[in-house]
Amino acid sequence: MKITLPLVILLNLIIFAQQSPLITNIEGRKTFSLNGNWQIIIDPYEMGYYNYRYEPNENGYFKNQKPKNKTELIEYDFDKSETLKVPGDWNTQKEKLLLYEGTIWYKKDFDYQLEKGKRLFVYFGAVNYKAIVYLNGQKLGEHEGGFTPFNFEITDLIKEKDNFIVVKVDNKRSREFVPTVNTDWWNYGGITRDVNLVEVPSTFIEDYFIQLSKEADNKMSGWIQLDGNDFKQKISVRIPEINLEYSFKTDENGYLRFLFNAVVELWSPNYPKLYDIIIESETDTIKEKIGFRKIEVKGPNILLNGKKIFLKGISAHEEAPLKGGRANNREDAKIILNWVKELNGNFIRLAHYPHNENIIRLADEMGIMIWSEIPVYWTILWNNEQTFLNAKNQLTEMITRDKNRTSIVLWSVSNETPVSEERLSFLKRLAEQTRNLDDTRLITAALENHYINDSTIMIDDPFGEYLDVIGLNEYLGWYDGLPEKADKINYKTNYDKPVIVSEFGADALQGLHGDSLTRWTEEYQANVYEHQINLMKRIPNLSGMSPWILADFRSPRRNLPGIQDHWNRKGLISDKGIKKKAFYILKKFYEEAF
Ligand code: GCB
Repeated sequence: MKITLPLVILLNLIIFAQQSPLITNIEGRKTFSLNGNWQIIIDPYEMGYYNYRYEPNENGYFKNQKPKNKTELIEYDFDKSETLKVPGDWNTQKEKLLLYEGTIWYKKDFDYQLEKGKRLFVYFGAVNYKAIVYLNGQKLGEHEGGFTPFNFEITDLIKEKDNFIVVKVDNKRSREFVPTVNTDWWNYGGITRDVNLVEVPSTFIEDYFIQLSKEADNKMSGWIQLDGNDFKQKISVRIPEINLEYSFKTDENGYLRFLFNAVVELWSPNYPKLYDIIIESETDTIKEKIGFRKIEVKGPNILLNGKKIFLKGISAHEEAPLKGGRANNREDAKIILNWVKELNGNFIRLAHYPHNENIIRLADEMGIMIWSEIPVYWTILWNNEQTFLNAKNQLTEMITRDKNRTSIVLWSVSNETPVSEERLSFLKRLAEQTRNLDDTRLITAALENHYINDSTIMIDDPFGEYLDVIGLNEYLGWYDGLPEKADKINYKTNYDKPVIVSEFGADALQGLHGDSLTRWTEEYQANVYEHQINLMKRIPNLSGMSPWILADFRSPRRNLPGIQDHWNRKGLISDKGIKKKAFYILKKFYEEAF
């Protein structure tokens, strides 16, 4: 059949929504790792997907074909191709891929014995940016967005022997994507997080939410959702350490809401207490470690467990310290969070997209509060509904994955987006979705601000009205004047809400020294930090800060030879892990100030 144009367009339509339920508690499940070496084909012209008329080819590379006889023409061979490690970005694994933006096909063979009556899903922690997944030559589905998990059910397709999974990964940037073409970070492509097969009972606990109740003290509330066909089940929730056990029944849709009494010790940075939580249905059991705390705002203050708290933080990209590339494991997370502790911090802003789950689970254990955000960054296409649905889907996947993680106290929906009517309506809808999914966390965004006279900057971005906490990025001393300019500026806001200075900073090449007004030196950066710290004391409603940034990170925007060489140098720590002078200034401030 000749494929007509509308069908081509249809095939290319991006499907954001999950086609099967997102399995959220991977750690407590029976899993089989598909990590390791995958065969790859670098395919900049998408030969494996389109024919020469640019129509989808039904015999694309996903068929993993071999010539059946000596005459057959097959122009690829996965098994003779090179390999890449999963999880991992491709850019830092092969020099020729450092700046590659396009399609790479990944293939892995595996055997799997699925227990009778069980269901099987293939789960991807993240693929940047667009993934099309095939099993044994059949398409499972697509996913768009490079920083959130997705899965497909493969119960009916899996064989005991000789399965092959193929993923078309495409990290080409595009104006309507989230993020859009213009960012200040590396566009690391590939299967950047773990891939697992996840085995579950035929009816399983698909998802649940458990938090301290907002309505009453010493109560917990939440919900549980089953997936399968045996929806009416008896469910128990247990916290063995405090001898707590309650039983409930799910309704005909496999859903239940609960509210019960529970007296627990509260989680905080000084006492990151976690409890084993066991949720058991008639067919499934899951076990997770969860802490309990309350995060609220009262006028200009942030309250943790009812007490005013100052968030002493730092921003970070998801880059592996020392070795570079995307961070993807617990060891990377440990280095990053130990640096936060060394700074005397209690807070990290995970910029500018959802980071991998390791760092969030470790922050739960170490008592570090988290700001988590989606890549609605700078100049998204505000009036494009597909762009909105994409952003909303990424937000939903972030919250779905992390809503039971104690350390997350702030959901951020955008960064430095220019004020306009269209942008306001876009962001309002994201804030609404955030509250619908989780009304126990605070909502924030890094907002716009502007001068109202030579010495006063106003924070009155209209989106502030819809937020709990105002995020403020400012670069006095770097993009705006010299370091001492910070002494002459006052900030004002018309919001009676907490303000977090979510960015300030300056570039310094570690080891480059000079006087405190010579750009790119450690002394200049230290100078900026000193003046900024004085400014912090004058920021209205200041409740926290996360200067920009913990460590130098790769960015193709940064072209100055000998200094930047494609690195943003605003790190307090170099890409080799060496601390710059400013690190110690911030550390001292956090030690003494609060
Ligand atoms: C910003 C952005 C951040 C950049 C930073 C910079 O305002 O939010 O993504 O990396 O400035 O270094 O210019």
